[in-house]
Amino acid sequence: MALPNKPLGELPAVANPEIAEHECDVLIVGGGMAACGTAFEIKKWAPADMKIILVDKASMERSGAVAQGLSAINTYIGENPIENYVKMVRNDLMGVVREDLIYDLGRHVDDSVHLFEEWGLPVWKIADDGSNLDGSKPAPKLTEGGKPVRTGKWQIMINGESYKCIVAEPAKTALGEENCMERVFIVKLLLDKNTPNKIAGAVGFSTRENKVHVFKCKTMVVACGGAVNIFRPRSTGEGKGRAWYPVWNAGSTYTMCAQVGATLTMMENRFTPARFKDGYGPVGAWFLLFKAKVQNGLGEFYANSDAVKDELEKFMPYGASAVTPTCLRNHLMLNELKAGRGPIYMATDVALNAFLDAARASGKDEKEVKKFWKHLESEAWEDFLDMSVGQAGLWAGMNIEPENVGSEIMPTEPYMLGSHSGCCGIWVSGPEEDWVPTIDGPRSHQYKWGYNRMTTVDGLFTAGDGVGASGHKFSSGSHAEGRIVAKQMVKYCRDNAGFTPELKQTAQELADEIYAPVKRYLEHVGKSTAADVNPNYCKPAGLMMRLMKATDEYGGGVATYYMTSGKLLNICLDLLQMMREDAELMAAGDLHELMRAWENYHRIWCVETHIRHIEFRKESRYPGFYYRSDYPTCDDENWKVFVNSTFDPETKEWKCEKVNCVNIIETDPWI
Ligand code: SFD
Ligand code: AMP
Repeated sequence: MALPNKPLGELPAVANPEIAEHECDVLIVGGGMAACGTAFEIKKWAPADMKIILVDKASMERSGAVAQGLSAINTYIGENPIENYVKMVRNDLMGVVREDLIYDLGRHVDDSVHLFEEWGLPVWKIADDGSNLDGSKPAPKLTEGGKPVRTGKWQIMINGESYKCIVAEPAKTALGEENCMERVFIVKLLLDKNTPNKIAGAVGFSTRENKVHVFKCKTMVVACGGAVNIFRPRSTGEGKGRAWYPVWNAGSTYTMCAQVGATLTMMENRFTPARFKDGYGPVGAWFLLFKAKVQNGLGEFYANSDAVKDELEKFMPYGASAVTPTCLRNHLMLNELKAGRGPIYMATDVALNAFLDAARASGKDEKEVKKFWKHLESEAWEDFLDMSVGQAGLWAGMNIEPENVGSEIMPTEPYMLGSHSGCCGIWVSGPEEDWVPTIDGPRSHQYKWGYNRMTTVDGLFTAGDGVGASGHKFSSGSHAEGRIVAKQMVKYCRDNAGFTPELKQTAQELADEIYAPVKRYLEHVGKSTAADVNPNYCKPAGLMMRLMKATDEYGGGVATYYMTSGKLLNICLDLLQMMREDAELMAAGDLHELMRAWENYHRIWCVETHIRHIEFRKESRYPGFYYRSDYPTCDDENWKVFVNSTFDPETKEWKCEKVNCVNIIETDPWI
């Protein structure tokens, strides 16, 4: 249960916090879509005496990426063959994906969507006469034959402002409120004292009271989402804090798992989404539902010209595809901007008026046309109100009437994630089934080692944004993947019934480490007149800006139109190394700042893996997301492989390696 915030300001931190120790069989770290999936599912498989605890840094009703709600579920397979889902993901992610994980996800995801509807999520339906019932009018459920309103082949529309509340409630009910700890930020995972490479616990602190929590567990899932604010955002100063993905997700998943030795995969991948400028409103519904097109500053619909086809083929070694991969759509946009033909508009005016013309041409009388128009206009606004309310605010504040003017869209700063249109993350085992390739070698080369979605560390699982090389899961797929993990963790617990986790450090040692920034603050705060400026420490806010400057300028951020090179990347790595040393001098005066300090540690680590991977991969696999000037093309001959990296917690050394990428689904046709 979440403790309320103090009525006035942040809670000052004390030097010696209280320590609480907890023992459980299963620890669920995170409370987002994937973690809610695990929490809901696990009780179905677990014996009654299995102790399960969930820990979320925020409040589950509104935590993670779905906090504001969503207006679409982007993965619903429905009538499509699962093979085609795998092909779509493979094509969009430029060929280097784990097809076993994607197929496995595809065969489970719809069940989660059916549950959401059962729990009260309104799913838009089509009436028998073909009209759109939205989510407001009675209609059969999906499981009763109701036909969803599809935007594209894979996406369905919902009235989803309360999506996260609807998903969190059954998760909490299943586990019991008393087993859900909210406002507790997990800082690091703990390996077992006696058995190498085996997870045994985690440690974190409350952001609402001066208390450190130490957990011992037999198995754990870490599903703390992706990484936001690792590159300088386009909006700084008063607009800072605006971002597309959830600002609270600080790369904890990747950092914490990597630090205990879990192999990472495809950390070079990033998602640089094209979004409505400044408000970060989503574009999918505009492209797919409203059939809007992108227009350059000269009024040209540049995306369909012959010149563009040639440009795209340069980067598609397997041949042109019917649907342009997301990164290449960005690439085309960037070409226009660099040539001075910006800005880029989503031609909302053209799209909406085309619907109006079609309605008139269909013989509707003017009253019906007006009604249709009102409906269409409200759908256009609702797309933002349901999931990116700030964009609706921006439209209102800027007097934008989408039917009269287009709105600027722009590639944003880069994000790291594994569930949306990106695929960085952790290397996990696929299902233990014959069709999944058997490969010799260490786990970091294999596709299966006994427990589906277990990382290369025994007992440590991940899901959602955590699982690498299998993007396009989105909200529904992340939930479904969490459910897959639930069953596997119960199996793991049963198979390891005799295991008693033991920690290497005492609870007091762990608490001292976590509260070190507080002790530093209290020791030095009186030595200067301003609490934020002190020769003995730096504050988390300043360190974060320093991080963003380094990645933006050297790591291929917006400052360089996402261009970087071996030379620049190595400068970035040097800066990050120095920053890691200076980060030891971070100081925190209150609990909020303590959280900011630990988020910074997580961000620095996780973006360092990103930079290392980009440096290792000597090609430009994702033009439009990032470019290497020294290797400007997509080189399938040498680089149609995974890049996996492992940090050794004992020696503190990093190892990057190429790992075979096996196609399971036919490649001819490619999509
Ligand atoms: O428009 C710690 N997503 C969309 N999915 C869809 O299905 N349809 C859409 O319409 C989507 N779009 C969209 C989406 C996301 C966002 C932000 C926008 C628009 C604006 C993607 C999904 O939301 C996403 O795929 C899933 O939510 C991923 O699930 P998961 O479980 O991997 O991550 P999470 O839900 O963000 O949850 C993370 C949790 O971890 C907690 N946490 N807890 C303890 N200790 C720590 N150190 C922690 N760090 C983080 C968080 O509090 C949270 O509970 S559209 O763009 O396409
Ligand atoms: P977005 O709003 O960009 O997050 O997209 C939502 C969904 O629509 C995702 O499944 C995207 O892959 C898909 N999508 C967005 N834009 C396009 C486009 N121009 N063509 C095809 N699919 C798209």
